[in-house]
Formats: sequence, C-alpha cells, structure tokens
Amino acid sequence: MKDMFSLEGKVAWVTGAAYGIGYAIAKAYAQAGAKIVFNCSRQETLDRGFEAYRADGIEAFGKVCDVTDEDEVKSFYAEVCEKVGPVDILVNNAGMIKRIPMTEMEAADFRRVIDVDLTGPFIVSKAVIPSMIERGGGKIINICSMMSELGRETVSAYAAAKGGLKMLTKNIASEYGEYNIQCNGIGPGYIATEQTAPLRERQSDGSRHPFDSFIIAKTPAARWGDADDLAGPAVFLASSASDFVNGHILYVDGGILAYIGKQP
Ligand code: NAP
Ligand code: GCO
Repeated sequence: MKDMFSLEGKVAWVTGAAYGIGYAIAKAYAQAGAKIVFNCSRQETLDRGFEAYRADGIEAFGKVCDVTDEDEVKSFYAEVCEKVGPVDILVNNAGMIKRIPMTEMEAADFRRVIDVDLTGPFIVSKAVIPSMIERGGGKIINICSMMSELGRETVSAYAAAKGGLKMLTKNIASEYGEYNIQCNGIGPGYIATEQTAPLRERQSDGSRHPFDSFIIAKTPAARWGDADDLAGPAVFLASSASDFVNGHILYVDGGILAYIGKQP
C-alpha cells in the first residue's frame, strides 16, 4: 500500500511553489520521494522559496519564469529536462486574485487574472504533455477553487478563470487520457495563506474580520484550511493510487460545498 502512494524517482514541477499551497504540496512530494522543480514570476519570491526548501532540507530546482510567457515556459522546461529530467507530475498552482467589483474593474485587470489563472495552466500543460506522451503517461493537477463552483462579490475574473480551469482539467483528461495522462483538479476551500490574509485581518478593536467569521460559519469544519491540508490529496492525485481517476475535481474545503450555512 505504501508503494502505491510513493513518488520515488519522479520529477514534480509545482508552479508558484515558493510558499503557501504550492510550497506545502511540493514539500509533501519531496517527502514522498520526488525531485522538486518550481518557478515564480519574481526573483524575490524565488529566493524566498529556495530559503524555505533549504530550511526543510529539500533540494529543488527553480528559476524565474512567468507562466503567461510561452517562450519563457518552453525554455525553462527545456532546461528542466536537461538538468533534472522530464516531468512526471505537473501542478498548476501559480495564481493571482484581484478583488474589485465587476463594474469598476478595468478589462486589463480582468484579462491579467484570466491570463495567469487560466492561460498559464494551458501554456505550462501544453509544454509538458508531449514529453508525458513520449514517456507513457503523467499526472497533471490543476489548483482550482471554491470559485470553480460558486460566485461572490468582487471576484468575477477569478471565478471566470477558476471555472475555466475546471473545464480545462476535464478537457485535458478527455483529450490525453488515452496516453495514460491523468488530469485532475484540487479545489481548496478557504486556506490561510498570504492570498487570503486581507480577509482575515483583525479589526481595530481586535475582533475578527467579518469575512473571517463568515467563512468559519460557512465551513462545517468551523475553521480555515491550512496549506498542509492539501498535502494528502495532492500526493494521492500524483501517485499510482489514482491511476483510474481522471477529469475529477477533488474539493478539499472542510465541507463548504456540502453545506447550506449556519442558521443565523
Ligand atoms: P499565493 O499567495 O496566491 O501564491 C501564488 C504563487 O504563484 C506565488 O509564488 C507567486 O509568485 C506565483 N505566481 C503568481 N503569478 C505568477 C506568474 N504569472 N508566473 C509564475 N508564478 C506566479 O498563494 P496561495 O494562496 O498558496 O495560492 C496558490 C494557488 O491556490 C492559486 O492558484 C490560488 O488561486 C489557489 N487557491 C488558493 C486558495 C486560498 O484560500 N489561499 C483557495 C483556493 C485556491 P510570484 O509573485 O513571484 O509570481
Ligand atoms: C476570495 C478568496 C477565494 C479563495 C479561494 C477559495 O476572495 O473569495 O480569495 O477566492 O482564495 O480560491 O477557494
């Protein structure tokens, strides 16, 4: 049973894995035996990532590479193939959010979110799929969201992108399943990372942010998720334990999507 979840000898590329969810997934993969590859769009984030990997005793290969730039992604992947080896596991984790009411949002901001959160996973997946086919298979895991299913105020671009990413996941599974490629999504609930820090900021009187209380009431587990809550599901979807799971979105949300919400 242990072998079924082992990633020994595998190469795993987790985009944007310097901290937060990406880092927690990459750390779990390293603990399961995989070699880690990561990228970020800025040098300071990359340096921060290397520091974290060093502190945890993990050897990782990383470079600055913007997932929206197809040429950069192609040359990064060529270097990965040469220096580490072709990728067996790809996690499309890099993402961004802009919280702006839709009628006040510039089209350029909308486009940028779609570019990073949806076109990025397309570009990176497109870069690795041919080598996966050549090697007889691979695993692609797209980091989706509650917003792959639900809407809310201010996140129109993010919801459109993450809804699109859910369908890109199903399409990759449909188009490349016959090559032994499994493409699945993880839909994290509300996870305490820097991306969600503004939603958890304490009020000036020390009380909880109203959104923070709202999320706790909306989550049957009655807490925010921790990035490490994603580790087990991510290892499952990267390992041979999930070889016949394809085109699925695994929501790791403490029960949010099952729940109508607490009665006021
Ligand atoms: P985050 O704070 O959103 O970190 C995102 C990472 O992506 C950073 O390392 C960032 O580094 C990198 N990144 C952003 N744009 C990039 C680009 N164009 N090219 C390459 N790298 C880029 O962290 P997070 O909260 O851990 O989120 C990770 C993923 O999970 C995202 O896709 C997010 O949407 C999703 N998610 C988060 C939650 C949550 O509650 N936190 C819930 C559901 C889904 P640079 O700034 O250097 O580029
Ligand atoms: C927001 C949040 C969310 C989460 C996450 C939920 O403003 O509503 O940032 O979108 O980050 O994606 O799954």
